[in-house]
Amino acid sequence: MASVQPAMPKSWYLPSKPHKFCPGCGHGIVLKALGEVIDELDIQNRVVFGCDIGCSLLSWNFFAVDSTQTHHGRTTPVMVGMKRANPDLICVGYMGDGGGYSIGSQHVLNSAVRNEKVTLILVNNTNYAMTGGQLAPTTLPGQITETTPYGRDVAKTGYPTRGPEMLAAITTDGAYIARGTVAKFRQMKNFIKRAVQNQMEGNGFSFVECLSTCPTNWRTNARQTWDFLEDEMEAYFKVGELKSPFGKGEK
Ligand SMILES: Cc1ncc(C[n+]2csc(CCOP(=O)(O)OP(=O)(O)O)c2C)c(N)n1
Ligand code: SF4
Repeated sequence: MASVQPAMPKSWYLPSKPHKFCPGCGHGIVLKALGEVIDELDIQNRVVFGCDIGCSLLSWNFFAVDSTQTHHGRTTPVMVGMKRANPDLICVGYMGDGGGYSIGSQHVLNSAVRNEKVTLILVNNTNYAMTGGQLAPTTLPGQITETTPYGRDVAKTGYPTRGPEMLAAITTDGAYIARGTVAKFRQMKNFIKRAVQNQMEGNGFSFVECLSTCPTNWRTNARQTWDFLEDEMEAYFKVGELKSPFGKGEK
């Protein structure tokens, strides 16, 4: 019987497949979108992919492109340094919400303020996944995690970080800022494509937050996982483009 060969982007590094993410994890969906974008823009030889600490590090050998893996939260300055040293490179940083909004928030904010010409993709799965599911800046009010067993109490820990809204407020007109979701693959891929094209055109800082799933730490079955993503996360984190030099985009 002939075996079925899954369609994989040309820019994926095939010896590292099947990948190491848990079944039902959203990381692989985001990385598939990025792989297709690299293929469609024909930039495999110019891309440098940087991944953070956290489950994002499982992508360190995901692509057949130059790749680097950094300390927690430090992918942004590493990408900025590479871009400044060699502006012909297309530098794509990949990180979790803990890496981008907590330990590395100063790097994300300051590179946005300086309009650094890098592309950052941040995976929002509402928890610190790799370390076992602790509270993250994006944990929803009332959400149970390892460190909030009675649910997130916003009186004690504040409200979840809305990263794209924050970045849209502090960036100049050349920036591209959007929030996508793995539940809407075509739209999310379009956002990632524009975020890469924005860097290629030299306009400025580009950022896409991707709402994603973590059934392992959420302790959810397939139905519950999808419901949490589409109903609860999307209610708090609005999907769409917040800032775009390309004019009115998809909402
Ligand atoms: C400087 C430093 N502090 C803490 C850690 C421990 N640590 C490893 S992964 C992680 C959380 C990762 O969460 P997130 O960035 O949201 O990524 P995810 O695993 O959810 O994809 C932490 C705190 C570390 N590796 N380095
Ligand atoms: S722990 Fe969560 S984020 Fe990490 S690989 Fe598993 S499902 Fe994905």
